[in-house]
Amino acid sequence: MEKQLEELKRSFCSDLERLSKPEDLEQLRIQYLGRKGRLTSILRQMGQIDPGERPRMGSLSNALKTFMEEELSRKIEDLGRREPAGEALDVTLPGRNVRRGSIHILNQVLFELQEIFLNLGFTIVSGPEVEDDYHNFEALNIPEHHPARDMQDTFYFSRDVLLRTHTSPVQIRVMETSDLPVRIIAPGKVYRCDSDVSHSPMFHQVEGLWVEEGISFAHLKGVLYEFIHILFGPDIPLRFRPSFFPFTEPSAEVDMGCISCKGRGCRVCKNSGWLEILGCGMVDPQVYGFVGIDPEQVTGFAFGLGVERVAMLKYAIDDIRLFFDNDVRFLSQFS
Ligand code: 2NM
Repeated sequence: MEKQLEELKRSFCSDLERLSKPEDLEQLRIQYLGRKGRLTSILRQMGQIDPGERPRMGSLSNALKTFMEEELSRKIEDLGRREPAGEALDVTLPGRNVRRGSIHILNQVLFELQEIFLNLGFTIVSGPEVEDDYHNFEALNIPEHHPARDMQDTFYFSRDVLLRTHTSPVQIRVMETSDLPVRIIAPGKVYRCDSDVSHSPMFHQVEGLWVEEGISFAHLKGVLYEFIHILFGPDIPLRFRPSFFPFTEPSAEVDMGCISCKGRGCRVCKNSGWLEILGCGMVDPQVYGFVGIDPEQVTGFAFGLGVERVAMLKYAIDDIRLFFDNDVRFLSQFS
C-alpha cells in the first residue's frame, strides 16, 4: 500500500506539471481526490492490510491528501498570474492617445457674449423653444396676414403651436410676469425654414431688452457700442442704419467696419467696407400694450443678433453648415 501511495504521488506530480489550462485543474482534482478518485480506491484496501500497519498508512494517506490539495491551490495561483498565450502584455508600450474634447466654437462665442452682457448688468433668461402664435408673433405686433410673418418661414406643429423663430417671445414672457425694471438677455436656439451657406434651419440668437424709466436711444447706443467694442476691439467703427421691425420704433441695424479689409472693401463685406452685426430699436408702445406695461411710465430698447453670424465674422468662417457637421478637423481648430 505504501508503494501504491508513493506511485500515486509521482503520477500526481507529473500530471500537475504538464497541466497548463485552469479548466483542467478541476478534472485532475476529481481524478485524484474525488469520491471515486484514485486515493479513495487505495484507501478501500485498508481493511485487507495488517491492523498494526493501519495507523501509519492512515497518516501517510492523510499527508498525501494534504500535499495534493496544497499543490492544486498553488497551481491555481500560478496559472492565474500567467497571461494566456498570445495575449501577453507589453507594459513598456506607450499609452494610446486619448483626444481631449473641447467646447464647441458656438458655445465659446455664446459664453463670451453672455459674459459681456452680465458685466453690463444684464440677467440671462430662457424660455420654451416650442411656442404659441401669441408669444412668437401676436404680442410682438405681428398680426395674422402681416407681411412680417413671411420674413421668417416658420415650422408649425399646428395653427397655434410652432418652433420659435426668434427669442423675443422669452422677452414677452418676462415682461408679462416681471416687475420693472427689466434688463435681460435671452440666448437660445431658434428655427426658421431656411437653408444655405449663411442660413441654417436651427441657429442661435441672443436678444436683449432693457425697460426702465428714462431709457433712451442714447442708452441703446451706449450699450451696443460697449458690447461690440469689447467683442471685436475698441477701434472698430460703427454705424446705425435706419431699419424696420414690427416690434421696435424707431429701428436700426448696426454695421461695423469690415474686420477682414479694415473698411477698404473685400469679398467678406461685398466691397461695402461694412458688416451687418445686429438689429435693434426702441420697444414699440404696441408691444407694451400686450404685456400690460404703461408706455407713459417707461421706455426701453431691444436688440437681437445671431450667434453663428458673430462667430463667422470673428473667425472668418464662410459656411454656417460647418458648425453643425461636427467634423473634428473643423472643430479642433478652436480648441
Ligand atoms: C431684434 C431687433 C430689434 C426685440 C424686441 C423684443 C421685444 F420683445 F422686447 F419686443 N425682443 N427682441 C428685437 C428688436 C429683436 O432682433 C434683430
